[in-house]
Amino acid sequence: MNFKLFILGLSIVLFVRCQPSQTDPLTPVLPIPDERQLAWQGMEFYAFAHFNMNTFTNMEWGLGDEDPSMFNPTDFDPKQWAKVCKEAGMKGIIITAKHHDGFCLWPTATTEHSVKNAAWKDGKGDIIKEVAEAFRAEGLKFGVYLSPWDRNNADYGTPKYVETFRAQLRELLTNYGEVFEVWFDGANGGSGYYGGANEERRVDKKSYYDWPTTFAMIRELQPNAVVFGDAGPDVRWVGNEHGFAYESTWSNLLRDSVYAGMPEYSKKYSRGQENGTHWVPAEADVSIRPGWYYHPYEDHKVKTLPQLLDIYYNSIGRNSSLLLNFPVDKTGQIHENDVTQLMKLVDKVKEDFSQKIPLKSSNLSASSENGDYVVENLLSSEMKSSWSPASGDGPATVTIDFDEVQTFNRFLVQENISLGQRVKSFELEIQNENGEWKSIAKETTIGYKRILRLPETKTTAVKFTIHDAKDSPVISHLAFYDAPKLLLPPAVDRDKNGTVKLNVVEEGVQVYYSLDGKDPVQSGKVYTQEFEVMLPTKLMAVTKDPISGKFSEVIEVNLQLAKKNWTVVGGDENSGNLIDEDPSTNYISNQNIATIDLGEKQEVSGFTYYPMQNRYLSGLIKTYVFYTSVDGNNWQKAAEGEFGNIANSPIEQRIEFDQRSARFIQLKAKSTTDDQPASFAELGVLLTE
Ligand code: FUL
Repeated sequence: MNFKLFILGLSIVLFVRCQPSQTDPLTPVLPIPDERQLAWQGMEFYAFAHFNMNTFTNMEWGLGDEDPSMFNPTDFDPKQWAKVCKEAGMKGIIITAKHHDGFCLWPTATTEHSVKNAAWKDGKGDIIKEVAEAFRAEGLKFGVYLSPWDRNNADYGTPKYVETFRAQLRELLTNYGEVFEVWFDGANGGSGYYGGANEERRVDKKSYYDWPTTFAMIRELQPNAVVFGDAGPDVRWVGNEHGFAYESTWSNLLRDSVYAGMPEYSKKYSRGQENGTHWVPAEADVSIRPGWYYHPYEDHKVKTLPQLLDIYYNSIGRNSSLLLNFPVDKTGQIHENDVTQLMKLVDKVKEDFSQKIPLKSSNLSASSENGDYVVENLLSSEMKSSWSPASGDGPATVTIDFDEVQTFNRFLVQENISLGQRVKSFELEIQNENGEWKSIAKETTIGYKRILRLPETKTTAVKFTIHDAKDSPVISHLAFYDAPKLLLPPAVDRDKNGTVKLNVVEEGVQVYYSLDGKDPVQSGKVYTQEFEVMLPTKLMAVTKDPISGKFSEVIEVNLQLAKKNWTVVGGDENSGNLIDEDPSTNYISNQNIATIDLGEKQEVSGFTYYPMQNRYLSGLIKTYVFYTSVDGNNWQKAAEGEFGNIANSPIEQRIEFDQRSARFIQLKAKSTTDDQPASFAELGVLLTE
């Protein structure tokens, strides 16, 4: 071949290939994810374990002055953690190798504040090693949380500490095999023990840690690990601890404007930005309980299935990963209540996506196609197989013509993010019998994955329109599912006046109930509106899906005397909280006493005390005396005793005594769990049947 011609040909090819074209979907829209971010994105769902000194001191943030010997799990079993995670389809775990109190879960050379000096295994144990091995054995990944803040270390606040911090990280990233994520908390600086100084130490969060040097070290030691922080560099905080990403969630971030722990982060940056300069996708971190660490008094507060489902759809369904935390308990295992709730979530998610509306290429047509980016590529969930329209011919649409009428309530769509996040707004329409299109959803971003929970929708055709995008959209997958209804028994809500509401989480289900102790379905009472129950009554209720004919479990609630005519005697402006039937509001009595006028004489044979349900508890009554009176002047003692284990298990307490006539009742706290004034969420009476 003529050499000149060859060079000319080559330069034309090079010229064409190097020219960024607006129409060629192969041209990435920057920023784009790197390989490690793409691998991480595919994990979607993985575990967080908060297990450290706080587990044994019942704290959320230890001060750093704890005696290391206190770390002593009685039955540490990371194989149980790994089995649970594996069964749940989680892809790995991140463990709190060191939390703010500075206690290290591995025998580090950098401090004495570690498992080396724990009672556990006579100081010969290594939690990190055992967890890493247990997860690897199940084919799961392993990651580390290392708190930059160290309330134990005497050098915290000086450059020397930053060296120590880095040495700790080096140990973790060198001695325990492959690490998939390194997690840096934005919380740092404040009061602490600091080697005995017991003082407040603030650092300049922007400059103190010299993050670029640390990041370079991570790249050198663990090139495949993503680094999490408010400012990434690889994965960013979602900006809240509820596990919720946003309806508009960009993986692009104005990264250079952000630093870890900045006060305005959540409001200004956590959603990402359309014009973000770097690819830093969101990770939603949330605990399965109110606290990050284990507290026995939260055993009854594990998140409910509807709460967990909201978390799932609002994180994984909104272009974020989900990092779900287990506060590992004092035995060293994931508590059975947490496992039960986790598996409920996992089973329901499986069920939600088990009925996929069948699609084949003849069901799909697009406004246009660009080269190989043909519309049938949408059928495969492989990211690289995508559809993209030829540009310049109006909004890009895909019409899905089902072969017959279909019913669905979930829509799943994914962008081929390897070419950048592009879609700014999209819409779903369905076709009615007259061939007209009706809009059922108008949304903004898609990103790696977007899932819409829709009302039950019946149609023969759907139109998916992308109204606005940063460049030609590149969609890798779409699918429709018909998720069975969430069949939970109704939540019973009864107010002070005795009005009962039976609330369900899903629309379109039926509720049956009975007030005579008989099976609610047999009783045939269908709930249509609120009703009144004034006297002690056994309420039974059940939910039915009219489509499948399936029932939920039956719920049974023993309603007590309605508090309609009750008044609080003495007390203050908050004493109404005592009898408002709302356990989330409290009455605090400096006199450690609550007195109630029942409005008329009743035959009383017991009382109920509902303790405070706040995140941080105070004034729970430990020992008590309960009095009754007919006239409000002469009081008789009806019961006296202790609410055993109330600090650990603050659930409603029920005390029975010999029947007596009473118009007035009084609960007196002889002592409280923390010597603070007595707190009451609710007080009630049990009547003789
Ligand atoms: C926060 C910490 O302060 C909490 O204790 C917990 O570790 C959570 C994941 O991050 O910033």
